[in-house]
Amino acid sequence: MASDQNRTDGAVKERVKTERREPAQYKVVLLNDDYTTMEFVVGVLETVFHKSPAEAYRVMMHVHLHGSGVAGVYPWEVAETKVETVTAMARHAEYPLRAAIEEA
Ligand code: TYC
Repeated sequence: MASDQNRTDGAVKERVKTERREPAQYKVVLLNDDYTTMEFVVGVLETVFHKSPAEAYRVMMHVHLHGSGVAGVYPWEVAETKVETVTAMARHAEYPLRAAIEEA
């Protein structure tokens, strides 16, 4: 039983923390509006969220039909940066497209 690996030679082994929590994840959600073009939203999903053209089109249509949709799931700081990037691209192109963060 006392293999070399498990022998501690008298050293005290203590587990300080037993809880194992996954790093928190957040959804970046795109919101529908009447003015942003479908083409622009597909482009955002491809470039910012690394979706394939088919997946980008599918997510865009989901947002268009249902009001919102998940573009991706990330740790907090990455999610924040994605929202900032989407907002900057949309303002530059003069579209009202908005993105929000939700707990995953
Ligand atoms: N509803 C827009 C249109 O008909 C398309 C659109 C889709 C806009 C998704 C925003 O997040 C969005 N041109």
